Amino acid sequence: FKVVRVETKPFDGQKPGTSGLRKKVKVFTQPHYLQNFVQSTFNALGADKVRGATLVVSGDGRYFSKDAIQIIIKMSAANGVRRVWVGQTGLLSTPAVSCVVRERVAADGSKATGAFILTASHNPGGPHEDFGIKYNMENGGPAPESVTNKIYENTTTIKEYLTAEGLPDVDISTVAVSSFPGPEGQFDVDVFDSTSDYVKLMKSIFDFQSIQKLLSSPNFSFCFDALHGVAGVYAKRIFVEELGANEGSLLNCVPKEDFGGGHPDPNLTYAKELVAVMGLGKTNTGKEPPEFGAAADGDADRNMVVGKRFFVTPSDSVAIIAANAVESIPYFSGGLKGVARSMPTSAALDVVATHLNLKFFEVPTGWKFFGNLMDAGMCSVCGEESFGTGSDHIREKDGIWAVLAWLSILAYKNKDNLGGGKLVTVEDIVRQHWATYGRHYYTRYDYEGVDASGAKELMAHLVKLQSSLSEVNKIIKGIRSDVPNVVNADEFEYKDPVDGSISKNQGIRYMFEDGSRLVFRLSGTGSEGATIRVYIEQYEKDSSKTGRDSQDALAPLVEVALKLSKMQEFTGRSAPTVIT
Ligand code: VG1
Ligand code: CO
Repeated sequence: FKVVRVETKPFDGQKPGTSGLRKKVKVFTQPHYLQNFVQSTFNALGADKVRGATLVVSGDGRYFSKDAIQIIIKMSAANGVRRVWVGQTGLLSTPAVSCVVRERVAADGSKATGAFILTASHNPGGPHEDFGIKYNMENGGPAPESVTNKIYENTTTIKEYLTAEGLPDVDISTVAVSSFPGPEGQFDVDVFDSTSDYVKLMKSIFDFQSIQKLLSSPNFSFCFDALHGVAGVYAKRIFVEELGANEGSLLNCVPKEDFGGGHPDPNLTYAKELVAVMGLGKTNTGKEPPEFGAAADGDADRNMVVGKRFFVTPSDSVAIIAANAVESIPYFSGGLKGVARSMPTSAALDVVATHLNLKFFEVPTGWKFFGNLMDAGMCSVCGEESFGTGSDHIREKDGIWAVLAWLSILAYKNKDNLGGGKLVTVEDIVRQHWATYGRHYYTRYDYEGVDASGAKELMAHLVKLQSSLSEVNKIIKGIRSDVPNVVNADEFEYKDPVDGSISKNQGIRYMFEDGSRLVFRLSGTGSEGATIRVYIEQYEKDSSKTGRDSQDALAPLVEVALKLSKMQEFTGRSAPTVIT
């Protein structure tokens, strides 16, 4: 092949958000749009990081991925990349990409220095839906803001990009290495099995034998819903082939370009089938629900864990995993280095950290902030309220890992109950946790696709209110007299303890006397308009009061949140799009 320079002009709005650049497919398929972003990334990394490098290129298989992979292969070749690693048929989950970057070694001993992940995660896919791309670094984690800011700057001035003329489309459907002679030597495209590196890593973390015993126990039953995302590939391999689960326990485990028309977001609203099977919804399947259920999002980094007729909030999930990790999961048997959560995530993890005397960190939303802590050996387990849980085995959140972590906890707690008799259930574990640590009632209201200027005004209004707490408290007393006083209000700002970098404006917080919190943020992953997220949390220490319905318990705070922010006035919405 030969290297050609293609003239181009900048596009507006190519700023990576919380997790890469996400836009409608029709935006991404404009001539040069994807190319501009990819070349801007190469330019931001610099020639010394790109020339001769090994790069991973794959994703969740959503619509446009296959074309995008061919485009990126050609541009990589032209920019002097030595080889590109592609998961078979272009499929690699986000956690598997992170794993491959960290663990996989080429025949000549080289490792990957980065990855393009093609996903818009939990956003729907298809010709009229979303596509996305993000770059991960040598540690397997998302590029830090210093890099994404540089990428964005480059997109605003780009004049040309490089591509390879005469390089044919590469067959990515079969495992094989294809080699092509280029002006500066050989260029390889190595298509490999999407699961093997990841499965090997999981086996080094968990005790597969004990999980297998649990799954085959007659009094245990299991169900996993991949929502037609890439998790299906891993679920089949791990849960069925390795751990012996029944094939029938897998729902929607065939990846589809449009996720079967659904919203591949594992929550009670979008994981409809799982919700019904687990006896959580209004529809009754007429069958006894399984003991354990889980779902993952499009790129398999998110997870939802549910028990029989029982939902586990993600904020509780990470706290429970942290509290039980050392005894249940071999990888952690030496103890936890520390734990971390994103700011809007409930303080359930904080309480565990205090009890177990663990280092604790509160970071802004988005996984990139956990990576620095992990690289510095300061954090083992971390999580977000948005159905993200993970550990320092990689530098992304990890849906399948979270399921295996829960199965490990269940296997450990039930090691003497398998084969018959009464099991310690998911619900038992959660209620026991609340009895020990107290309960953080928690809910999130999302207002999706609202008018961007209205959303901005709402946020500005909330910031302005913060200048007078006495005024805020007067307003609140007028809304609900049974809600305690706000004692602190600010915009969250984070100073990274490792590199000292500062991230400002990471969400508006109102903190109440009794530890309750209201948090308001604008989403950084949406592709159109604005999404307002309202996070509502209340701590209950009294173990006789930890069993309430969470929407009931939170009703007064919810009312305050919506009226204080003038939600309806600014957005015209009388109800949220999604409640989690
Ligand atoms: C959302 C979540 C955040 C998560 C991010 C990426 O971001 O709130 O916790 O890290 O999505 O997850 P935002 O800016 O829309 O609130 V994923 O699975 O979409 O990569
Ligand atoms: Co995701």
